[in-house]
Amino acid sequence: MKLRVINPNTTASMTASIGAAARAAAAPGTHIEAVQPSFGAPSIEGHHDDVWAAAGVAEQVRAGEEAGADAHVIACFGDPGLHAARELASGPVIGIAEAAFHAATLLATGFSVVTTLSRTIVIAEHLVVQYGFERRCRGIHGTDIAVLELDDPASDAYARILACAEAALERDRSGAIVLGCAGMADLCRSLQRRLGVPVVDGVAAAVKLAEGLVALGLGTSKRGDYAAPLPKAYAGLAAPWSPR
Ligand code: 5HY
Repeated sequence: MKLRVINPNTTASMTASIGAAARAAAAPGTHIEAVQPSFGAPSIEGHHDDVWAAAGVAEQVRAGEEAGADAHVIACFGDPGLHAARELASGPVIGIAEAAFHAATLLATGFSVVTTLSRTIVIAEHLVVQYGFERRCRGIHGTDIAVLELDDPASDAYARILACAEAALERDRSGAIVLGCAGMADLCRSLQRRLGVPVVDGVAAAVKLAEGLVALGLGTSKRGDYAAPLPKAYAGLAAPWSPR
């Protein structure tokens, strides 16, 4: 199957590392295409970044549909543009936050999220409520590590994420950790060994969920709010993305 993994920010090195994490999780028959929008923010760290990232996701899902993608993954912890993407797509569209939440609830009665800047905690809180996990998410904790700092080998990000996760497990009495950024994917296995609890990376979880749904012959419902967008002429810079 062809799986289009979208990094909604415009940092090519992060797209490459997300693609590597997706390929490491993918089954032999899954072809991963790691892409990013042609416009938008180099990192998504707040509501304004998120709005442009959502438009970029829509651009990339439209391209994926034209290229025959069987499914899409939105590889940013805010799941930007998820519902719009599902209007455009025929196959499954999986956000890494939603995927990670589902995986964590199958492994522990309560999970904690360790994310980047504290200002993005509220975005994860909104998703926990929107997806119905408020009884299972015991806490969401910021490390105040900038997203692009995760790409910096000289950064002490790993130590800070480990310390935050240890404190979260104690404070929240949770049994699993969800990594709150696509850029943390490569730290997952090491953190799991150190912490002794399941550590869920949303990129890998989303890849496996997408594979499973496609294998079951399941795609996005086209009835109701996920039906294709109504055809209309958009104005200005949105004109090229007018629903046809
Ligand atoms: C992400 N931002 O996964 C989120 C992390 C966050 O550019 N990729 C980003 O802090 O929400």
